Amino acid sequence: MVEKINWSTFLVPYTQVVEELKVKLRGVRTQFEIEKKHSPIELVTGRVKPISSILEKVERKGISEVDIENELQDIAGVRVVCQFVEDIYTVVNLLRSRHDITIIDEKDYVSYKKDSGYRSYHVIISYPVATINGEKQVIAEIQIRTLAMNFWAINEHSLNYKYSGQIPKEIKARLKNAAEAAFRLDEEMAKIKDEVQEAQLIFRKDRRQKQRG
Ligand code: 0O2
Repeated sequence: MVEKINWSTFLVPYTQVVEELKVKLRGVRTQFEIEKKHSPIELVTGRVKPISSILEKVERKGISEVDIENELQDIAGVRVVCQFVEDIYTVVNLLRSRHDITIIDEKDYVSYKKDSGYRSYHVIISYPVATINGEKQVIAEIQIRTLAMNFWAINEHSLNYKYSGQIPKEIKARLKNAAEAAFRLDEEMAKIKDEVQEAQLIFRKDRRQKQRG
């Protein structure tokens, strides 16, 4: 069934969502900077899930072709990386207050980490895309996590790929330790958050003055 999909047509609105969300969320960061406030958003990335990964997940979850758009909620994925754990919740609240997106679901893997040690906050949204055939609501996943959580998740993802999801026991145990260490790092940084933010605002102000000459 799934072989019938014309992927280049199917993925167009997903690409559009990813590009629009990246622009909008980077715009949020710029606004905080212009107002000389700490930005809860450090960086924003995005990707459309590769066709091979879509097919693998569809197969693994037994999703039929007609259900892909509703059941596979991370074909369009945007990642927001924050400096501090508290920033994650600020970003979630910012998303909740927006009228251009509709939140469908939230998964708090920050407070409730996954067995692997994975921490991140996932917000599943519906987003209107203007297509040549009219408006289309597209589902997308926004992952929000700290720099430390991101570092861990990227490394774990690579290892999962290398071992086709069967990471050896010793490495798995080390990854769990690393996840705890990353979380402790976030906790320690939270304790000196105000100092760090103040230092960064001073640094940015000095840099602007130097740029002006
Ligand atoms: P990719 O390459 O990022 O697209 P699942 O059944 O766990 O596959 P589900 O139920 O659709 O996925 O949603 P969930 O659990 O919220 O996970 C969706 C995405 O979150 C994953 O997409 C990963 O990006 C990330 N994620 C979830 N769990 C882990 C984890 O233990 N480690 C890492 N590194 N990332 C995780 P994909 O399709 O797995 O991968």
